[in-house]
Amino acid sequence: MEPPVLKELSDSNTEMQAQVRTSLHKQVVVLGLDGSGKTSVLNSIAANKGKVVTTPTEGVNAVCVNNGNSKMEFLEIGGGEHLRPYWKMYLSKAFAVIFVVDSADHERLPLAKRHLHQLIQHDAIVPLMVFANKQDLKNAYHITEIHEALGLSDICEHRKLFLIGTYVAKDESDVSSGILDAKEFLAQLLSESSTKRP
Ligand SMILES: Nc1nc2c(ncn2[C@@H]2O[C@H](COP(=O)(O)OP(=O)(O)O)[C@@H](O)[C@H]2O)c(=O)[nH]1
Ligand SMILES: [Mg+2]
Repeated sequence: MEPPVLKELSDSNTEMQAQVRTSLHKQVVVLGLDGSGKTSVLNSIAANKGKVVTTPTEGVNAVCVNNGNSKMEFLEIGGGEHLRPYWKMYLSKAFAVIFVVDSADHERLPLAKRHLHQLIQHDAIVPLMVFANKQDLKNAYHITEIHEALGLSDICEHRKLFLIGTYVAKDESDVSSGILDAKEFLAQLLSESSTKRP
């Protein structure tokens, strides 16, 4: 299956092209292995509330968030094995990447690490936000252990890298402070990137 790809405009209207390009650069690409919590985190960011029922994402899931006076688009690319090769295609369009890991899935952390390291080779500068998700689970690794397990010190040399502990609560009224912090960082990155990546 081919995932939908954003088409470049062939239209000669350059003003329109510029507008489209600006809006593309407001995209945050959300990646991570299947089951890590991408859809749940996205829903929590969008709705400012906790658990919303999710089903596995086949293909792409787009969510638009109005954050005060800035508008961001989040694009989740399914994390199943057959979709992972397509992740890198979306990088150049994004002003930031969120990589979600299940902090309690110790067995698949080396796989998450491998994909993350492969992925970021394709863009040397895009800011990276790693969500150490499912911090509510008893056996979840602490963010210092996630930092180590994902080898983050090897990939932060030339880029902005944030590691944030998150969880999507069962109680809808409870939003993890990590999610709120992430929204603030993203708004800040967006305002910086709109001056740097025209
Ligand atoms: N305990 C707990 N479960 C979570 C959390 N985030 C997601 N889940 C659950 O993990 C499963 C996969 O979540 P989903 O958002 O579909 O993952 P995705 O495949 O990465 O989009 C679902 O059953 C979610 O309810 C979390 O922070 N804590
Ligand atoms: Mg999903």
